[in-house]
Amino acid sequence: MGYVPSADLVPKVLEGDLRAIARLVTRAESGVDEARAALDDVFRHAGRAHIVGITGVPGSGKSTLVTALTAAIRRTGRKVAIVAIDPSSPFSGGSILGDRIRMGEIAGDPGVFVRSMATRGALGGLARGALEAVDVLDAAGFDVVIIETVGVGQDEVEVARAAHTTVVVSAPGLGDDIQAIKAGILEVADVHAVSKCDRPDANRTIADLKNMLALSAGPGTRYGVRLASKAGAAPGNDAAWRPPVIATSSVRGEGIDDLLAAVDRHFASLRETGELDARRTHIAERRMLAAGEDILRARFARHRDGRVFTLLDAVRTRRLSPHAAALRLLDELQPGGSE
Ligand SMILES: Nc1nc2c(ncn2[C@@H]2O[C@H](COP(=O)(O)OP(=O)(O)O)[C@@H](O)[C@H]2O)c(=O)[nH]1
Ligand SMILES: [Mg+2]
Repeated sequence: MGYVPSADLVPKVLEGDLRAIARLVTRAESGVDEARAALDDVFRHAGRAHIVGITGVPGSGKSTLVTALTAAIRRTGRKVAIVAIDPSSPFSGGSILGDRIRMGEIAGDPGVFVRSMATRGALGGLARGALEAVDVLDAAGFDVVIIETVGVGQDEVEVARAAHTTVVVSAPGLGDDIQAIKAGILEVADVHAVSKCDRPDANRTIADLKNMLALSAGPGTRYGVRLASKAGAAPGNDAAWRPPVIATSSVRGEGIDDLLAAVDRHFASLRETGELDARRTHIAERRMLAAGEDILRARFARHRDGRVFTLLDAVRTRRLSPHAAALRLLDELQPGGSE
C-alpha cells in the first residue's frame, strides 16, 4: 500500500479510523515534515479529551496500573488511548503480571489504542512528538488519553506537565524514601497512587507519603514547594483540591476504581472551579515556547553552512557576543520557511 498523504488521513482520523490514527501518530512521533499541516489541522479539532499523566520511577508499577485503569475506564464506556514513554515499557501485547493482568484484557479492543514511544533524537524532540500524538488521539475521539512517563528527564517532565490530571505512582520495595521526592515529581501530583499494596511493606510507604504531605503542606506551598505556576508546578490546583493518596494493587484489582474516581473528581474540580482554563493556558504557553525553540533549532541546523557559520566564527573569535549573534540570527532567519 502506497503512502497516503497526511492531509487525506485527517478526515479518517476524525472518524476514528484506527489505521489512519496509527499512521498519523507515527508521523507525529517522528516529526515528518509532510505531516505538519495535517497535525496543525488536527490540533484545532482536539481539546475534548481528558489527558491523564501517570508518572513515577521505573518499576513503580505504572504500566501495570495503566492497564488496570484502562480496563476500569472502558467499563464506564469511555474510549482510552495510551501513550507510553518508557524504553522498558512492556506494552507489547504480552502478559505483564502473569495470569491476573494481561494486556489481552484490553488488547484487541477497538476502544483502546496503545503506542509506546522509546525513541529519542527525532527532530523536534520527544516531547513535541508525544504531545502531537496526543492531539491526534484527542481529535480522534478518545475520551481519555493516558500518558505514561518515567518521571525523570526534561522531555518526560515536559510531557507530564501537559496533562490535565497527573497521577504520581509510588511503590514499596524501591528504597526507604518516597522515590517521587528524589525524582522531583512530587509537586506535580494531582493524585497520589501507592501501588503494590498487596505487599506487606506497602503500609509503610503509604504512611511515609501521608506524613510527608501533612508535614510540608502549608499556605502558599505544596509539600514545601512554593506554588509558582510559571515555574511549572501543577497550576490550576487551588485550595479546593487536596491531592488524595490512593492505595492500589493491580495484582488484586484493589483501589483501581478508587483511583479512577479520584482522577474523574479532579477533572470535575478543574472544570467547576474554572481552573481548567488556567491549566490550558499554562499548557498552551509551554507548548508554544517549545515549538518556538524547535523552529529556531531547525533553522539553525538548516543554515549551518551559510550565515550561521559566519556568526559562529564571530562568536568564536569574540567579535560578537552569543547574545548579539543570536539577535542577528533571528533577524536574518525571520522570513524563512513555515516549519
Ligand atoms: N506485587 C505487585 N507487583 C506489581 C504490581 N504492579 C506491578 N507490579 C510489578 O512491578 C514491576 C514493575 O511493573 P511495571 O508496571 O512494569 O512498572 P513501570 O516500570 O513503572 O511501568 C513488575 O515486575 C510488576 O509485575 C502490584 O500491584 N503488586
Ligand atoms: Mg512502564
